[in-house]
Amino acid sequence: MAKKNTLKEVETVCPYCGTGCQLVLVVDEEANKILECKPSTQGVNEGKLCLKGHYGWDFLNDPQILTKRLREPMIRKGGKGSPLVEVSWDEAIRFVADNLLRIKKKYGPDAIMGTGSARSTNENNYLMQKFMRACIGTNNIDHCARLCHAASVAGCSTSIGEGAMSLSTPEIEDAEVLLNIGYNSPAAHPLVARRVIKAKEKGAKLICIDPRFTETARMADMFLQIRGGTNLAIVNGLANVIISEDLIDRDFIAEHTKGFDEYKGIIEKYTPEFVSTITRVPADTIRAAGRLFGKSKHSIIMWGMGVTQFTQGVDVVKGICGLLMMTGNFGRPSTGVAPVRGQNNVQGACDMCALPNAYPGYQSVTLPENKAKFEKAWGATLSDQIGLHVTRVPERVLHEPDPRKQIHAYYVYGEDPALSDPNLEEVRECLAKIDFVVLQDIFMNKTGLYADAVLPATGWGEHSGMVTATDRSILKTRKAIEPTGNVKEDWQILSLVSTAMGYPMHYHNAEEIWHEVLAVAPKFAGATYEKVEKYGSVRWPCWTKDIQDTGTQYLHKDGKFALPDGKGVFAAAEYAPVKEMENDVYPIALSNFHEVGHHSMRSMTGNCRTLRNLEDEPGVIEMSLEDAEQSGVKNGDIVRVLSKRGHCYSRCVATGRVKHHTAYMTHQWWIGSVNELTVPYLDPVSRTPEYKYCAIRVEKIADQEWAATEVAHIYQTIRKNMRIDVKEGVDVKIKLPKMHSLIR
Ligand SMILES: Nc1nc2c(c(=O)[nH]1)N[C@H]1C(S)=C(S)[C@@H](COP(=O)(O)OP(=O)(O)OC[C@H]3O[C@@H](n4cnc5c(=O)[nH]c(N)nc54)[C@H](O)[C@@H]3O)O[C@H]1N2
Ligand SMILES: Nc1nc2c(c(=O)[nH]1)N[C@H]1C(S)=C(S)[C@@H](COP(=O)(O)OP(=O)(O)OC[C@H]3O[C@@H](n4cnc5c(=O)[nH]c(N)nc54)[C@H](O)[C@@H]3O)O[C@H]1N2
Ligand code: SF4
Ligand SMILES: [Mo]
Repeated sequence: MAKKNTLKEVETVCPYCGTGCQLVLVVDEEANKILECKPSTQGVNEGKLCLKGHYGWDFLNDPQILTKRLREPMIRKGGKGSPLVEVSWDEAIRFVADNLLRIKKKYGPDAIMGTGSARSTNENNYLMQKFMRACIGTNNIDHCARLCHAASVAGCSTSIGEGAMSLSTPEIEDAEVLLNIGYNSPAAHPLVARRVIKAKEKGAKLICIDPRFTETARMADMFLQIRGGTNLAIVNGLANVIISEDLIDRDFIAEHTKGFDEYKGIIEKYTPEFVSTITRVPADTIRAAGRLFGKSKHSIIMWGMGVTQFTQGVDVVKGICGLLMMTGNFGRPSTGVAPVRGQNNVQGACDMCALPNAYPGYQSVTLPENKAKFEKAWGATLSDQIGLHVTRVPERVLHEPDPRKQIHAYYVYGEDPALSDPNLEEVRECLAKIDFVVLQDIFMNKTGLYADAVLPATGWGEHSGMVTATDRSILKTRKAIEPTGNVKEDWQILSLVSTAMGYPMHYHNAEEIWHEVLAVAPKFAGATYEKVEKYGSVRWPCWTKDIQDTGTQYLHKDGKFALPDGKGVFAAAEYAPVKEMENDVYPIALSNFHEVGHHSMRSMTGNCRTLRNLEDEPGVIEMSLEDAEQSGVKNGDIVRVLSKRGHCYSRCVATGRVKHHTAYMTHQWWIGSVNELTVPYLDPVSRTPEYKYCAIRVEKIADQEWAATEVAHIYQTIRKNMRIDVKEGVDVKIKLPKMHSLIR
């Protein structure tokens, strides 16, 4: 009975995807353990959770299945190549500060690059960008949004003035037409998918554009199975149908937009017949989809990585905005753009502007009045030069001849570029060459292998703070248990480093930092703790502190776009093929998608016992039945996958879901690591890599027993290098890839 008294319930927000589901943790205070997780009755998830929400807290118990929690600060005391050794916080902070000061003195502030973290809170991201800007003196701050929805932010900002989702998630269920392109909500955002299903139940029509037969395709009314890499052609084709069949909203175009005539000129040649030759979708299907979309007054376009992870990502996003503007589908409920953001706080990390071009609240660093305002607020001299994108770090380390333009220090906070960036061979070369690398994380990860200093932080569940869901809802995550180990909150670590470098930061708690955010970023000014506590969330923009003001449900009300003259901008571009096409040596086009059973680079889900059992190394490669047969590989075989840049192992799933000469992998494995294969080519504007298309070949491995041992051996070697206890024999058995992968 006594035990019962120590139980408490903590309302918080799921740490995985950007849907922002609210949940309740049942905690045994005395044991300092989470016992279970229940969906909260309030919030966007309406009392439901997906598997990650339900079981994704086990990493806090540090079961060391994949990797291990960082519990002590560590540095390479004996210089590069020497082992990481545990030291006191004082020594670690001094080591980091001295090295950063040394590099800054020798090469200038722009020789240092830092990241924000889409897995961390708004307050921590705010502080990281402030540290880089005010203490280091550079705008070299960026984060994984660059690998993700940066094209959506860039494209939407140009066309409609705001880079975020224009509608709120619940509005999805009242749409008349949902156009889904390069996005698969059932895997990526299950509780967004639930709204799509509800919309269908209410009579909405769903159009799905994807080269692979996805769960979304399965429930769609129309499935346009395009050839990979042809998004711009299909988007231009739909526009062509809507214009040529006179389904446009003339009044909306005249009153609220500009550039339509020029746009129309470019679109003219993208007839369904012409587009069909590029996309391989029958012309009549394109026509039917264009008509269906063009006739609806409640259309929403939802998209994801199948749009943004291409060198034409930004142009496609502008094209998407064009489709909605020409049909008048903005500024009313259940209309508009839905670039559904991936990580739990990637929206917030962008809002706090852990980005190279703006101060918090998207205030450009190149406008002198913004610079003056932040110099005053922060008591520092700031740079007016746009900083570096994370995806350009290898270029500035390996290929930049001028030492003053090279990157000499990399402060990696809550990311794992040694697994998530494209063309990993080059990334490893780059990380090994950089003078000084810091990893501030909760787990040892692959980037940690290159870190000169490792700073251990508290994780979700061990601290409180604000996060922002994909639909601009600002929510509060709450501390449930006391952290174990010699760890500190991210803002504390950053404050200590900054103070040691001569730019003092003396905050007492995260709340103080949030007050500073509200004071400098007018868009969020009304998102006070009081209101977030009272209403559960506040949706930005929220300009006033008035307790009745809960923010903005949908943007661009009455067709007034967030641009200086209030007018949306039409911009069309010509379709261009992807950068690396299939050829005789590498005859298969490889794309990839996010694994349903895991999240991101798996440091958290890979360390949750229930989730880990859903899927394991070395991941799978979905091959067409024809390709599998031609390569002589059977379902379940371990195969070698090769591109011009590298190779990895994976397990074959032969399936009718994918077309001949195409293959798909999920990207988050250490062994089945897609990024050994991917190309480093970037969109010229968003600088997002063309992750979703490269040329590969698949090789059969005759001796499957050898292959299984080899996979287990590679896995153990990585863990040994990370200094995780590996029990020979036992580990091999545990780590052998599971056949669950094949249930698809
Ligand atoms: N379970 C789970 N959920 C997650 C994540 C996770 O790792 N695991 N990660 C989160 C993050 S960070 C993000 S960004 C989101 C990502 O979720 P999504 O935005 O859905 O991205 P992906 O799964 O990478 O790919 C989406 C679709 O793009 C398609 N595609 C590939 N090539 C093309 C093409 O040429 N054209 C078109 N139209 N489509 C193409 C793929 O077949 C796939 O169906 O998920 C979030 N949610
Ligand atoms: N081939 C291919 N590659 C891809 C993609 C793809 O579709 N295909 N998708 C891309 C996309 S969309 C994304 S978003 C990126 C994601 O790439 P990353 O951002 O590199 O991946 P994460 O695993 O989310 O990294 C988060 C890190 O933060 C740590 N962490 C978690 N919570 C905290 C905290 O509170 N404090 C601190 N300090 N650390 C914390 C975790 O342990 C983890 O190491 O990958 C990209 N890479
Ligand atoms: S849908 Fe996303 S936010 Fe909701 S429970 Fe699942 S992973 Fe968490
Ligand atoms: Mo993402």
